[in-house]
Amino acid sequence: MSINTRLGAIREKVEAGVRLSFDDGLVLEEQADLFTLGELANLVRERKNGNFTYYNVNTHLNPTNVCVYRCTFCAFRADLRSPKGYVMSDEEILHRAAEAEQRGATELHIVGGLHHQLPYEWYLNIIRIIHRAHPNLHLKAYTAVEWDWFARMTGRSTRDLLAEFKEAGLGSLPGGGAEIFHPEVRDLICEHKADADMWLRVHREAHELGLRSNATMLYGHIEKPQHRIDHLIRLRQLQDETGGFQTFIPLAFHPDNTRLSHIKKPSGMMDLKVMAISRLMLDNFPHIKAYWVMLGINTAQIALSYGADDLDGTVVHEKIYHDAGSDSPQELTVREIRRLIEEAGRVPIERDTLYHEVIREADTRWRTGRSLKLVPS
Ligand code: V47
Repeated sequence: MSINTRLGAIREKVEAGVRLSFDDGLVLEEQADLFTLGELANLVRERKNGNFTYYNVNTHLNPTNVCVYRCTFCAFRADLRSPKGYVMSDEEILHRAAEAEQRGATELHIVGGLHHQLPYEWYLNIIRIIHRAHPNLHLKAYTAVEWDWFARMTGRSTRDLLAEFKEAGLGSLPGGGAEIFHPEVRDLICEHKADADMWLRVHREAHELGLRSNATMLYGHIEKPQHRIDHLIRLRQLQDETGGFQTFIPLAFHPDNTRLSHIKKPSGMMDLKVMAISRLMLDNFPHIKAYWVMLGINTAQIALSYGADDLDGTVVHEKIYHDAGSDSPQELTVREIRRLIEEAGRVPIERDTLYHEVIREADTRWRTGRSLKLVPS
């Protein structure tokens, strides 16, 4: 079959809302031009989210960078006795949360290293003290890799731990730690940490407990197109089961200061291609995020025409990407985010973590508005 015929068949499927297969995904990866990918992804994006582009007001908190694992792609981690290692005190953590609330943040994104010596109660206490002091801040905390680590440390089940943390104020799970699920790649870049089945199991359990979560994929290192499509299909299968994922975030590899520093950063072409293919394959994910810290502001803005409908947030304190050479700013103001969205011809909507519209008073006070299920998906 000629490439035009194959792409024509995929176009028909996308227009009719028919699910794309693994082989369709490979055709898109290996043979489709960027214009076609963008056109098709934009069709799905507008079908699901109209002309809206979402953002939130948030802050990142990385309580420690000390980590037992040595993932080859990570520039953030530190050894236990490294001068670069740090552990934040309760006071510092509470100060960061207070600063976030004062700036009008609706969300704290909390992830970090798996410290050799700190007990799981230290991680639980972080949720407890922030939630007590700032009950309106949504705590999106700890990746599946961290949940797996807590289970290994305590001998308890991840479900039990998730339930305990939820009781303490956990609001949802971020999408990190997914990297590339396929063992041909995962065993080479992060062999010791939670494998694909464990990552998916933690998210399934979280969804069953009523917690929503996100998903990510780290691309542009040693993986091949088939590994990316396999990754997306595994996520799509879990979403069919639970419906608990909100957003998918493709994460471009940043090589500086990592053990893979010989690999070149993915190009703008690749960033847009992965964004578009993600939108096309993940037909059951409501949102695709162009994380501006990772993509850079210019590519993130263009990605709004390649399938993305969300830019993440104001961010403020980001370490994982900046340690790995990201030259994007530490923070975007709400005014800057809205301008980026409007310039792209889209309508900016501030959302909270669970995609309710946020309605602002004149100052930073806010209240939750309607649920942002604006366009049937
Ligand atoms: O799991 C680490 C990735 C992830 C590098 O859920 C790297 O809303 C590129 O998951 N180059 C953490 N990537 C970040 C993350 C995230 C970010 C924004 C929003 C959400 C969300 C989640 O960052 C890690 C890993 O996959 N990562 N090092 C690097 N050198």
